[in-house]
Amino acid sequence: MSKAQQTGLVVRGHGRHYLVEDEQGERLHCLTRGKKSDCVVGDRVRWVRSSDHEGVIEALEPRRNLLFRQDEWKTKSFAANLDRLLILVAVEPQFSESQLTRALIAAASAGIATHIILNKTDLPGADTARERLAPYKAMGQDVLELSLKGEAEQARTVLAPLLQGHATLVLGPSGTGKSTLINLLVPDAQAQVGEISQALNSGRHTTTTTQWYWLDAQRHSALIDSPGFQEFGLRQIPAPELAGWMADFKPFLGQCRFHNCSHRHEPGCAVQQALQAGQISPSRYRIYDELWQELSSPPRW
Ligand SMILES: Nc1nc2c(ncn2[C@@H]2O[C@H](COP(=O)(O)OP(=O)(O)O)[C@@H](O)[C@H]2O)c(=O)[nH]1
Ligand SMILES: [Mg+2]
Ligand SMILES: [Zn+2]
Repeated sequence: MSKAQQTGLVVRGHGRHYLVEDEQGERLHCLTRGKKSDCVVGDRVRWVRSSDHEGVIEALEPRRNLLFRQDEWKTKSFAANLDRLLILVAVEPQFSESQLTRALIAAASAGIATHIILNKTDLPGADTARERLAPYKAMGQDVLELSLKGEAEQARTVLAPLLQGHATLVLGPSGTGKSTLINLLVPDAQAQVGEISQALNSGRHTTTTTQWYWLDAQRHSALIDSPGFQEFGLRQIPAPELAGWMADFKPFLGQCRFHNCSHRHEPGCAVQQALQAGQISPSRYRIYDELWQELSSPPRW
């Protein structure tokens, strides 16, 4: 039994309990020292073996990035060291544009590339969903249309190059097709989950924890499935910086009469002019306005 420090990848976490994968791909139950539990899935850690079946995490390697949400009181991490975020929405159930925008802003501010996937385009409401996504396409956001169930092979062909060599987090409201996506792309998804549940000695299922899946035997490409959430707070972003993370607002920044313009009621505002001219969509502007109020209000006591 080696006491030497090794590096590993956090593939699942629950409280102070983590599942760490070593360089050879073997997964081992690890604890953090003391009460600390600030590792998240995707983290690289240094650990030592404490028994045949267990290890202790001793240090956290510096992160490239961290995707998280922050409400008034809590910070909730999704995962670390991500290359891409896939935001899955569907024709049905109808998606919230506010949640979509929040996810895009959080990812942009964390330096993570984003792709929106509109799933279930086989359903009748597809045109309406397309229209709601038009402002996103217009601002240069990548938007893919898929029918994960109906046209599985085509979906696989479209997604494979996007995921190749990257760690990609999948986010989206429940019922949009996340499990369908995972099962389509991760041939041994059930096995990867089973192995993990056993190792963490918990009967809990994937939907309650963040889960790392390898897409290939070489362990180059990964999909990370995360549980759903109710609120997506963006308190980590100061209100004056908000517009800078919105691709459709960005071209107009720096052109307002006042350098500290909030773009909400000041005269000579270039963003307001862009809104009047149809260069920024009313729905995006409304979401900006709501977010601005939320981020600039002090916490409620
Ligand atoms: N019509 C249609 N239904 C789909 C498609 N993809 C997934 N579904 C269905 O949508 C439901 C929710 O899918 P699921 O993968 O469980 O969503 P999750 O909650 O995000 O994990 C299931 O009944 C799927 O069969 C699609 O492309 N078209
Ligand atoms: Mg699911
Ligand atoms: Zn302005």
